[in-house]
Formats: sequence, C-alpha cells, structure tokens
Amino acid sequence: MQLPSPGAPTVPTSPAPVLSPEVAEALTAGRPVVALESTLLAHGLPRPDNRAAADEVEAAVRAGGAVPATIAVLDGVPHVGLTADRLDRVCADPDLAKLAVRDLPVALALGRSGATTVSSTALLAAAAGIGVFATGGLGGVHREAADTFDESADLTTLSRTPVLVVCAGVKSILDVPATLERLESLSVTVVGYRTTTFPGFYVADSGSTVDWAVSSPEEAAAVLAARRALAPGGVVVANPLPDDEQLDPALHDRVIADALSAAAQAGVRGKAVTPFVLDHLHRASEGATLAVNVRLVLRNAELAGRIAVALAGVPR
Ligand code: PSU
Ligand code: MN
Repeated sequence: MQLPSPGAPTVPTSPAPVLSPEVAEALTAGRPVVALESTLLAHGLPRPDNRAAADEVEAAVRAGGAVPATIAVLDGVPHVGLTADRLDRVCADPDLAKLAVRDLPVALALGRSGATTVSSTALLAAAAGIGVFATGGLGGVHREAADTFDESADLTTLSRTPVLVVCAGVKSILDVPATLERLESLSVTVVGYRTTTFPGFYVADSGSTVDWAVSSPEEAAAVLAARRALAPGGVVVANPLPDDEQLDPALHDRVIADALSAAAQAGVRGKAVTPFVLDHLHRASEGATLAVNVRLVLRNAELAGRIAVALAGVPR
C-alpha cells in the first residue's frame, strides 16, 4: 500500500447525515419512523401548494402512529427529518436539484442542495435505520424505453436496499407491465395491500396483477422482517386508491396520452421527463390529477405509519 506523501492535498470528508431531534429520539427509543421523499414535493407538486401538502403528508404518518422523517440534502448535508424552515426551503426553491442515488456523492462532496427521489430516499433511510418509506408512485420503465433506455434508478436501488416502500403502484405514465417484469428480474418483493390488482397510481387498477397480497400492516411488517433476514433488498407494498377516489379512467387515458406526446415534442430527456409529464397532467386535467396525487400520497403515508408501528413490535 502506498502511503500519501507528506504535504499531499487532503480531501475533505463529506458530512454525515443529520437527524432531526424528533427522529433521532424516536430511532434511539425504537419507536416507529416513516421516511418520506422530497422529490415528490419539489418536482412532483406545484409551488406554493406543495408546502401545505408536505405538512399534510407528515400529519398522515402521525395519524398512522409514526414519526415522519422527510429527507433532503441541504448544502451538502443529508437531512433525515426536516424542520419547518428546511421544508420551506425544499418546497420554495425553483432551482433545487433532483437527486437520485448517483447524484448524492456529488451533492455531498460539493455542498449542493437537492430533493431526494425514491432511490436516494430509500438509501438514506436504510442508512439511518428506517425500514418503512412512503411515496406516491415508484419510478419505472418508461413506455418508449426500448428506444430511450429510460428506466428509473428506483428499481435497481430497491433491489439492494432493505426498505419497505408503500406506493400506489408505479406512475401510470410508465409501461406498467414492463416495470413489473423488471421488478421480478431484480428480485424486488411486490405485494398488494388487500388486493392482487396492481394499482395504476391515479387509477385503482393498472390492468396488471401481482402474485401476493397482505391483509394487514402486521403482515406487511412480517414480510419486510422476513426479507431482511434472507437477503438485502426491498419490499413494495402497492396500495390502491378506492374506486370512488380514483381519477376518472377515461380522463386518465386521455390526459396521459396528451402529456406523453407533449414531452416527446418538447424533446424532454432524462430526469426531467417525470416532472414535465406530471406538471402537464396537472394543467391538462385542471388540477384533477393533482388532487388525486395528493390524496394517494396521504393514504400511503398513513398506511406506512401503521406498518412502521407493526414493525416496531417485530424483534430485529
Ligand atoms: N411519486 C409522486 N410524485 C413524484 C415521484 C413519486 O407522487 O414526483 C418521484 C419520485 O421521487 C420518484 C421519481 O423516485 O418521481 C421518479 O423519477 P425518475 O422517473 O426520473 O426516476
Ligand atoms: Mn428516467
């Protein structure tokens, strides 16, 4: 091994994650905690209403019985649990970066700020010892992926990260059957919550099914505990909206086709695709997709809270 010569420049170490006092206390005491991502706030919901949604999502986790830990990177520091002023910053900054796992090292090393996606939130949550995470819809395989190779890093990260993520399926702007195939190849455990119908984010039924269903938060927690004991990797709990709370399926199909062709026409690429399409949908549906998006996130947050409560009772 070659030792650094005296006088060689030293590379600064990047800062360790900062836990909010409430999250730190809960984790030390073994109380239930649910991780929440910040990309859906900063890049998935319009300003300034995203700030109220941030509070509502945290309140939904509390209603489920757990402590919320919204995650973001601010000035190079990963924060697990955001104080009100930090949530203000995440929700207000129009230039906040979108950080997937591969972007984290750059943000940490260079002191940058950004919102975390499903992939980077899952990674930071697991590192902090948080097992349960809630989002809206997972990223996945885009419909034109055969040409673009556009597949979300959410999938590969979940294949190796020991967290349970509650979602309303994958975003319906995606190729849902292809995404389910990739989740299978990547050995990500997928269960429906009280159904084997795989939800379609804004709509209750994506047209695809899954093999397994869990019937309670306790069963979901037991699946995560079993997965942790076996092999590293994640568990997806797909929680559909009830039929009477979903987006009208006819409106859904129409606005999605429209949004996807707008994205293609605008030549949007890479990580800009999902925010562009969501924003287009919110406008084209006159806020209908936005209302449904917030509703499904709240339901997922509350269920995640209940699952975290059940998990806190499982010996590790
Ligand atoms: N769920 C929502 N809205 C969102 C997202 C999830 O209800 O905006 C975000 C998540 O952060 C997810 C990301 O990781 O969309 C996927 O982005 P991409 O397709 O670029 O991987
Ligand atoms: Mn992508």
